[in-house]
Amino acid sequence: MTRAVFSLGGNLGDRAGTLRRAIEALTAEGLVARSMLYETPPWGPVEQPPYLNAIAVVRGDRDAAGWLALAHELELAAGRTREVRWGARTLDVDVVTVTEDDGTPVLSDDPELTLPHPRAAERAFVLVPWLSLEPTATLPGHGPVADLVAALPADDVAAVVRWEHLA
Ligand code: A4P
Ligand code: MG
Repeated sequence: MTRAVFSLGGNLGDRAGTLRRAIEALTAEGLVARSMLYETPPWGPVEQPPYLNAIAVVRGDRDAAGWLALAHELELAAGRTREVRWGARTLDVDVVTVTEDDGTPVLSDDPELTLPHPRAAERAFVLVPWLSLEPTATLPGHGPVADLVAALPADDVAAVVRWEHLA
């Protein structure tokens, strides 16, 4: 068994419905925990609408390549088309980390699947929801998520706003 941390985001169409359907699909795969939905300013060079983002933690029989295949299945099910890199999309699912049951992180520098995700350490839209879900989480090679959030510009952290109301 391995444990995977997924970052989910979308900024086109019914953003919350799309994210909730993807999280529902992850339930069948062994969902351990999910964060609230957060509204976040678009990151990157492309001008586009705000995103909703969330973190989901899953444990199951897949290996790292299997979790990436699942991420692509979820994107396809959400009608994602790949046009512009970093551009607007109905759903983007990134694999942030994969960990063996004994706690060993899976590391990879393969461009098809880089682990941990190469840009996670600098992204408030990944780190802020992850920290609230798992306060003791660490990003392999980078350290505690709490320290990474503390090192981000305060404006970036403040711009990640919890969107979902408490039940
Ligand atoms: N790939 C390599 N490693 C991984 C990994 N750990 N997880 C490869 C997922 N994919 C990985 O991804 C491009 C290639 O990365 C794939 O072939 C995959 O095998 P893609 O999803 O086809 O294209 P993309 O998403 O446009 O590019 P990329 O580099 O994944 O972009 P990001 O980094 O995912 O950025 N702003 C906010 N606020 N919230 C967002 O969620 N997302 C993006 C997308 C931009 N700005 C955003 C958000
Ligand atoms: Mg992506």
